[in-house]
Amino acid sequence: MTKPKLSLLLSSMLLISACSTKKDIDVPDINTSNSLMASIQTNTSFENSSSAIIPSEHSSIETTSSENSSVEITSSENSLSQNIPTEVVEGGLSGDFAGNYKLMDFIDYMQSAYQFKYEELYKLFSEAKDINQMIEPYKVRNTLQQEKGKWDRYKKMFVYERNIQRGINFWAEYEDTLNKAYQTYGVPPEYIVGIIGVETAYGVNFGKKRVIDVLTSKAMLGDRREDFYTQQLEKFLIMTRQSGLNASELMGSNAGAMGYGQFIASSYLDFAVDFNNDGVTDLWNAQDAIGSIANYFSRNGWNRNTSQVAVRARYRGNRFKRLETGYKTKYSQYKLRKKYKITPRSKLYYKGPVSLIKLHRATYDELWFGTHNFRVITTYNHSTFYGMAVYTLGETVKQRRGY
Ligand SMILES: [Ca+2]
Repeated sequence: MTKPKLSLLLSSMLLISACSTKKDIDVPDINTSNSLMASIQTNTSFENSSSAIIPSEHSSIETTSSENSSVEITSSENSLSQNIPTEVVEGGLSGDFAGNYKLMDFIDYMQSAYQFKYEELYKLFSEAKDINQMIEPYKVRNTLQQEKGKWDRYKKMFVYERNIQRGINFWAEYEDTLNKAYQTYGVPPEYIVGIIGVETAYGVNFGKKRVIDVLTSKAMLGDRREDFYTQQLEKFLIMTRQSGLNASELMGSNAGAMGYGQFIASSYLDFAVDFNNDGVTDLWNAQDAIGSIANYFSRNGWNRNTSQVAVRARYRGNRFKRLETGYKTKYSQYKLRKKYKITPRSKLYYKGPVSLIKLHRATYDELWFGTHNFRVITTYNHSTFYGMAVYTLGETVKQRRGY
């Protein structure tokens, strides 16, 4: 195995630090031009089928429960070691990723670049599970939903009575922290409350998979976005060392997103803050999450002088097809009014260019103006419906609080 040269290493570290810091894990334009990572991948492109050398009884034992895996795995190494080829034992890597040369190169890299200890990394990755072998619960589709509009179906997943109640309780419990975030970063409480409600239903759904399993599987087994996930794996290890959290215990989404705001590891390193000043930046702590989300928006261009995010617009007809819509669009309000007779339904104080937002409902399209800060919300997740769900949930909770 070749160790990376120092110059290469330094340049790759610079590249890593300059890499995209977007939160959204489905963005296609993530910068993956990391030369070292590229060299690791090309060296190992034919070596990724590690599961093929694992005895079949292994997978059936290890995939029985994903939720309890962090407890169960402690004894797996010894019981499996007799089934693993000698050279793999010498390499120090057993389990689902035994014999994966890309992972071995990655471990070498983490050791030489950041002085992680070999034995710690080999232990961590020997206990990592291939998520492709885990059994997913079967999802039943509700055919009745099909009668409604696209927006109605999407909105229903986040803006529902129980979630609104959770949002009201969350706001009451963390009112001081939300106000402090507003003062510090200029982001009003309703949008942070909206984000946390959409992302995790206020901590109800933190995610049921071990982050190490998700990131290792996606980074090392030939996922479509393996370069991106290799970077996230690297940042995840740095994050756990910085925060003192146990890399083998942290749980997250199917994409490795973590905590109340579902930050990926790179977002943790770039935007997370210790907002309750207890010395640990902890995404599973609501106060730290509130400050971190506000900081994320602030750093992504939130304008504290623009309080309005979205305003309903008036147009002629029931379905809107005249102009392109979506968070990427930008129109002069003057031109929309003069040329297309599209006007806000209530007073809009923001005078800059607006995005046209179309919400497809059962019998008509709602049209909205999105301000600069609406576009900032969509940096969290590049989706028009996502931004409107955050806005709608936050506004609904705010109104229902009654003050
Ligand atoms: Ca903290």
